[in-house]
Amino acid sequence: MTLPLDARIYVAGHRGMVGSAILRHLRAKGHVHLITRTSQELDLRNQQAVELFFQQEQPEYVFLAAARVGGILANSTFPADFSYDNLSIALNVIHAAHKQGVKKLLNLGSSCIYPRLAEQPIKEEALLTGPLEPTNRAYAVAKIAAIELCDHYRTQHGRDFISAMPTNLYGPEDNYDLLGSHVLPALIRKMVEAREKKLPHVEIWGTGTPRREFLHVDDLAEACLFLMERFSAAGPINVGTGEDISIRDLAVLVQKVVGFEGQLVFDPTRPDGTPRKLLDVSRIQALGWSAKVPLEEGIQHSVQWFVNHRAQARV
Ligand code: GFB
Repeated sequence: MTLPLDARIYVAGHRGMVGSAILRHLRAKGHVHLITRTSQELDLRNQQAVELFFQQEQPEYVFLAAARVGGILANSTFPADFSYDNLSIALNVIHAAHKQGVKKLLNLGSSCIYPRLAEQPIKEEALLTGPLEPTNRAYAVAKIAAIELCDHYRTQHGRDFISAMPTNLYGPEDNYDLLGSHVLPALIRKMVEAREKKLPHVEIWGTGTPRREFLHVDDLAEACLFLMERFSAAGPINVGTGEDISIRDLAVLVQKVVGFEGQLVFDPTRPDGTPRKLLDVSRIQALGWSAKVPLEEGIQHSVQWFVNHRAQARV
């Protein structure tokens, strides 16, 4: 099916990296009835406020991209916040969507829902087959609960609520705060600033041996609309590039793009996290979607975005 261009579409989390990319993509496609609220206007952790909002706005389609997100340090430092915020956001939005009779909801999760040592590349069936990665267990359990909730509303009430599981993401509106961010924006910021200050080295957390897959957020936004229009089934569906890279090689790539000529110093006292998180993307590819933005090109755009938006970026 194709989403009508005048369909009432609510993008929850529209100021974040994922939500803003989905909003850009929907606008570019010509959608004219896009509903948004900032977290100051609507606290999605407040069930009453969420239900009142759904009654007033009556969205027909919902992209649930609102979440408390962060990198390995933020996740392992604030597990109660990651747990409470993400559970309550998912509970309130998914339940209100059911009560209001929303036609379709797409719930955004993350590749960290899968077991720490899942067979690689990770198939959707690996969910709940083994222990989680401790550093992001709080976030992962909240995201697994959201998938389960969508599936229970499908089973018990016939709701068409689907769950997309993206791999590690990067792109415009990313978080460049070095304590809360993910690895790629952190490396970009560290290397740009080291180049400008002519610093002798840049510190990379961990051993550099973990491997990660990186999907540009514009690719994810396109995949979300694609899935909203063509995927209706229980369980997670992976969204990724199907290729991964070691943190060491990623750092060398960022160093090349930024033009930083100093040393890369690895700090093994910092956590490595999951050894590898490569998604099996054969299911979404079989539906006809695949990622397009090459990693080096995406990094070049992100370096430029960071330099151009440093004043107002989340640093
Ligand atoms: O991106 P990241 O913070 O999260 O870390 P995860 C990925 C790898 O990069 C880890 C290393 O091995 C880090 O030790 N790394 C090296 C760095 N230098 C840095 C640095 O300066 N900053 C950061 N942040 N990492 C996240 C989950 O896990 O994956 C989230 O915590 C989410 O909840 C996300 O699921 C997709 O990839 O390990």
